[in-house]
Amino acid sequence: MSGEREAAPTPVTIEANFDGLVGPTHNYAGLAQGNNAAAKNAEMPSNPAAAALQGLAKMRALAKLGLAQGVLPPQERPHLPTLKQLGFEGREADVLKRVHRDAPQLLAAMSSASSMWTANAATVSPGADTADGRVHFTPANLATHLHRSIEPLVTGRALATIFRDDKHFVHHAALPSTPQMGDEGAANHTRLCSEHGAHGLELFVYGAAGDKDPKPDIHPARQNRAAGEAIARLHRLDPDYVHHAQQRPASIDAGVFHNDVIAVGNQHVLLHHEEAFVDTQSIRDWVKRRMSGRDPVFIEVGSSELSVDDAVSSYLFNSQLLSMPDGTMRLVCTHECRDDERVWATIQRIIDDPRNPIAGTEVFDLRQSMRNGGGPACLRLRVALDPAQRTAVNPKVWIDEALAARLEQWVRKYYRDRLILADLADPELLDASRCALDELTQILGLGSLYDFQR
Ligand code: SUG
Repeated sequence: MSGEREAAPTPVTIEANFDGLVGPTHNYAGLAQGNNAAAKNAEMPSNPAAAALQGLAKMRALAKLGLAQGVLPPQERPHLPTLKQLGFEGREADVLKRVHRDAPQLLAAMSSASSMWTANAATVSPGADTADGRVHFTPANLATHLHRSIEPLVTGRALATIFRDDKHFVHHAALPSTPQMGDEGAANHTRLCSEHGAHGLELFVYGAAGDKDPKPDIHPARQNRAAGEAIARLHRLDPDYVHHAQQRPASIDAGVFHNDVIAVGNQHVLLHHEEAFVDTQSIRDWVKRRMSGRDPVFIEVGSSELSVDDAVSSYLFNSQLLSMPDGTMRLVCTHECRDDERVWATIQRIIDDPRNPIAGTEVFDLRQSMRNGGGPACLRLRVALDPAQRTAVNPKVWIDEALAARLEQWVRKYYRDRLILADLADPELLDASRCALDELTQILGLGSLYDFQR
């Protein structure tokens, strides 16, 4: 033995993933336009307990691999304050009965557990990219869908509670809620960098811009270019490190309602389908020009290898691409990818290719979320944090074995294992959900987050 002491590891900026905990009203209401899975599974019975446990299993497993994994809380649903705003007054049980009878679609919209897809919670710019060195958050307005447009208020509160210290974190208000400013958050925002702590390149992908630009014919373009431009200004990003790129309108019409259904980036790697963008070359030119310290790696999957339809049904590009503590990258994908021979062959080809750092997969059963069009990457919000910022995060939201077990127990106590749309009018579901959320605020140290607690 030489008697040498092991060098202390250098504190580095890491990228943490904050997954949305699935709420107790998780159901299939067919509310999301242009989302093939949600349309196909509308009115199918759901299993909220299984949905929440599947999400927790992913969080637990990634934490076990040595990754920083946090959890974000669900929201109160059905949302009585919005029903009241829409003219449904009276005793809560009567309101639920009347809205179910007179406007069942409204009850469904007010009951969606859609805040689970935290890739749509906000756009986040790490301190390495912003002029003031702080991490900036802008909650997404989710303006194109009623059931999602009611998320930003509580999302903003939750983020401000968890990332509380204004020495490190800045919280902006959501953008004005209109499709001309349509913003669906990190799902349409990709950060590329040599290391997580290096000055990053922020790619904002939009579906629609001015009147002259091409638009999808069938489905809404949920993200507007003006929203990305506003966020880049608010987050005080260097314009040279920002690029706005348009999604292919035909791909939106084929079911690519967010860019994270057809592309994923991590550090210096951008994995995407050939039909993701209108102008792929200009993205590459910008990345090559601006990235320093490493050569960027572009992995393009051609249409002849995998069609857009295959990409949408398997959600291959909605895999999480994660940097592992050993320096390699891993693709976190779904059973749907593994069960599709062609998709699995594509994944193996990527892993076998020595020109990229992707060395393996982690495969998860996320069927409950997938049936509503939410894959692994939809369920997480990425936040790059330096060591000081990391210690400023509310410590109770970091997933470890103990918290995962505690949350699993909590799910088993409160969640149903079968839900159909008629159940959303049941006052006992509302009661149980509120009790569950009340206890959750204690577990995660969130204070009075919800309207019913005020
Ligand atoms: O907005 N589904 C969500 C899925 C969001 C997926 N997120 C990302 N790609 N990042 C949506 O389309 C379905 C709800 C229902 O129909 O019951 C829904 O809202």
